[in-house]
Amino acid sequence: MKAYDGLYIDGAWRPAASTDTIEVVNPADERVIARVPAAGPGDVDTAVRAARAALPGWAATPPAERAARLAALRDALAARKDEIAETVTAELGSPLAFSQAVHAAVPIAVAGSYAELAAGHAFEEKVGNSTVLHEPVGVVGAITPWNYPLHQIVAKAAPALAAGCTVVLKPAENTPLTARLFAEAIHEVGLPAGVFNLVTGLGPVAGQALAEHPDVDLVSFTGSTAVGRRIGAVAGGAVKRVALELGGKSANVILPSADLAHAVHVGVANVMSNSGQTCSAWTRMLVHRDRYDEAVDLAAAAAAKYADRIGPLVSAAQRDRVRGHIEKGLAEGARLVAGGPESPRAQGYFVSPTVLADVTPEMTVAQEEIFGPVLSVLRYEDEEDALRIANGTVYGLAGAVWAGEEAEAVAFARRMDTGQVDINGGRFNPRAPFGGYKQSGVGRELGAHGLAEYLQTKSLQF
Ligand code: TXE
Repeated sequence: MKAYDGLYIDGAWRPAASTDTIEVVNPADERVIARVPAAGPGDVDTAVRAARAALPGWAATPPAERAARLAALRDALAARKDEIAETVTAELGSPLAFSQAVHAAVPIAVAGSYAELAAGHAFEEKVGNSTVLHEPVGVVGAITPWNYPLHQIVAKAAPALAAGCTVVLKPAENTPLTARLFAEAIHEVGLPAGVFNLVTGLGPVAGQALAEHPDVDLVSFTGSTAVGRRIGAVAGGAVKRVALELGGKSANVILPSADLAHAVHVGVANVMSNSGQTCSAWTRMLVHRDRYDEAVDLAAAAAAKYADRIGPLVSAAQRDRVRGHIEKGLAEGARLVAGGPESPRAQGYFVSPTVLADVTPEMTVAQEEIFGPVLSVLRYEDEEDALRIANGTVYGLAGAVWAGEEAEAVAFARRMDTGQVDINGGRFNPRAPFGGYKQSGVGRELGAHGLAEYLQTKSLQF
């Protein structure tokens, strides 16, 4: 067990003023692997002051130089890719191959994309007789979740730093070790002291103090809708900028002309990925009634193959929440065709890959985010019915459409109330905007749209 006593503030690891600590648990074997400081409001204040003091210098640094630092950061992360993967596996429990291919590789790609984007971005533009300046918003309070520990950090820190903002990060309490690695990479790159600061701590203590701090100009939060709502209220009250990436209940719409076996196969893989702990997961599979039984059989068989392949959930609380959802689904009339609420292993926070059939749109499992390896398969009558079901939740984060012809899928996707749709499978694009319609959030991450979140405009009239 490793015990760390430092927070990364003003360019150095400094002992926390708070004596509280957080135990980091490996969810695969339930062992305590490390202890980190749980920052108090005083520590958060110290970090915010450092970020405020560093702001004028970093904001005035030429964008090309900021971009060069981001390129160096990408390289520093790439040099640590094995350590990143091992650390994520230790604190999140994901299989090492997945940690390497996704948890390490994706944020390195995102950091690289921001290095390129910042280098070519027009921070000034001419509009008629005006010059519009795109200036940094200021001090950013970033609050991140544990499901993609490094990606969530990089998706906020990289555009904020590219924009010329300074950052105080409060990562999830379950996954602070990956955040420490990120701070080490930042330190190695030699960013000016105070430009990036890390305070590990509890959400209701350190997270709340950061969101409420009067000297934080923008709060960027990813997490549950319940906490997002509170942060939105705090930011609204203080009239400060806010970006919220919240939950999802995305629909995977398989139109009758689609290759059903392929669509079901990829759809199940999508839901089981990261043990279902993905806000954009396609957790509702929508299938035409004529092919419904076939799809359910295919989904059950596909899910069973993941039984020995998926990792645990992040915590006992998360496992229990997911089991509760499965039980509620069965109580409301869903039919279990794979997995179930019973624990598949004696140790670790595992949940079996689960498929629920005969799910109807109003059931709780079809409305609420489960955040576990649970797929609901719903039946639709015709395309209008499919659209009504797809759009019939409070969320609108992502989704998928499958059809024989791309144009048919695109025509359907245009009518979906959601922020991102994969057409016939799709491919991750680190430059495509990601974010929610409806209660899935406010603002966008990734690419130029993600950068814009951290900029404010000033116009000079001539
Ligand atoms: O989230 P929390 P939890 C959803 C998912 C999951 C559920 C609960 O459905 O089952 O949320 O997960 C910090 N002020 N998502 O409990 O609590 C917290 O410390 C300020 C979707 O882990 O929202 C952490 O850093 N901050 C999701 C972050 O908020 C506070 C990813 C997220 O934790 C706070 C994760 C407070 N009062 C969960 N309370 C996604 N959109 O990807 C907590 N935090």
